[in-house]
Order: sequence, then C-alpha cells, then structure tokens
Amino acid sequence: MKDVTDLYTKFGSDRLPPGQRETSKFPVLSKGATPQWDPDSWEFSVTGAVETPLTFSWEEFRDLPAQTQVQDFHCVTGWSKFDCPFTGVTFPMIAELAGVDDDACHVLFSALDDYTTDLPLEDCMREEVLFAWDFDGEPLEREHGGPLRVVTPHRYAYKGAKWVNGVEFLTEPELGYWERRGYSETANPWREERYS
Ligand SMILES: Nc1nc2c(c(=O)[nH]1)N[C@H]1C(S)=C(S)[C@@H](COP(=O)(O)O)O[C@H]1N2
Ligand SMILES: [Mo]
Repeated sequence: MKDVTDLYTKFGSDRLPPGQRETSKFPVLSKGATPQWDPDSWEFSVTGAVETPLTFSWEEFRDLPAQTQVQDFHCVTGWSKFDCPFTGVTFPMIAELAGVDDDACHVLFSALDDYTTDLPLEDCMREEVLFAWDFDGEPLEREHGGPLRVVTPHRYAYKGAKWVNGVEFLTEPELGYWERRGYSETANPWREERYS
C-alpha cells in the first residue's frame, strides 16, 4: 500500500488546505441521482488525441494492474477526509496504453450521470490520479461512484468523476459541469482555487 498523504508538502505547509475542515465522515455529493449501471453492457472508452482509441469491458478494466494508495480527499464545499484507501489503475497507465498525442493538453472525463470535468493533462499524468473501484478493500459504494470513479487528491474532489466511463484527450480545454458553473479549472486546494 502506497501512502500519498504527504502530497501536501509539494503544495503547502499544512496537510489540511486553507479554509478546509477535517471530517471523519464520508459525505456524498452528487449533482443528481446515482445512475444505474449494468456490468455486462458497461464500457469504458479512451478517445480523442491518442494513437490508439481504447474500449474496455468491466472485466477487462478490472484485469489492469492495480495499486492501493492511502489518499486525502478535499471537497470544494469545505470538508476534507484524511486517509482514504483507494484501489485502482493509475491515469498514466491508461495514457500509456492509448499513446497520447503530442498536441494533447487537457483531459475531459465523462460519467454515467452525464457529469463531465476537465483537467490539464499535466495534472492527470500523476501516479496519485487513480481510476478507483475499491475503497478500504471493499467495492466502492454506488453513491460514492461505484463501480468506478476518479480520485484527485492534489485537486478539489469535483475533478474526480464518479461513475466514470470515458476519458477524452483534448487539444484545447473544454469546460466540464462545475467549470461551466464558475468553479476553477485548476482547483488547487492549497491555493484555494475554488472559483474561476
Ligand atoms: N459523476 C459525478 N462525479 C462527481 C460528482 C457528480 O455529481 N457526478 N460530484 C463531484 C463532487 S462536487 C465531489 S465533492 C465528489 C464527491 O464525492 P463523494 O460523493 O464520494 O464524496 O465527487 C465529484 N464527482
Ligand atoms: Mo464537491
């Protein structure tokens, strides 16, 4: 198990980012209802500025090499949860399988509930950005994004799409669900980049 809870030292002096409050609970924040999913028809796609667009069935995705990381989770509404053990595949692993084009600079994640979120490519090409399916050794609860979600411990949690089923590599930024509503494109918690 890899502990990445010291990640904050790259961004600031405090583990708890400014304006955040620690909670031991794991609140649920979704724009709407938890979407249905069917393991037999579920498909994960990698598209856009890549050499090889990819699709994975649920079984194929689960066969990818996984790792477990203990991460902190920071919600833009002001709560942080420490020591979250997430298991999944790293973003750089998926990027390597698809072969990212030189002119790709942003990434748009999409999800079963039509949520989208955009991050600069360099913020995604990090070992701590995981496509996670387990939390604390158990399948991720449906309301927390099961079967599969993204986690971004170095960014506010709205950058981590729950129920993720698509990754598109972009040659120019595109605003996602919360970014269109005024939330930050970069979302660094230690700089309190909440709004744009
Ligand atoms: N697909 C999807 N992903 C999403 C959201 C959502 O509404 N839909 N909400 C985001 C927000 S604002 C936060 S804070 C986290 C919340 O994750 P949690 O419900 O597991 O705490 O998920 C993010 N990912
Ligand atoms: Mo959030």
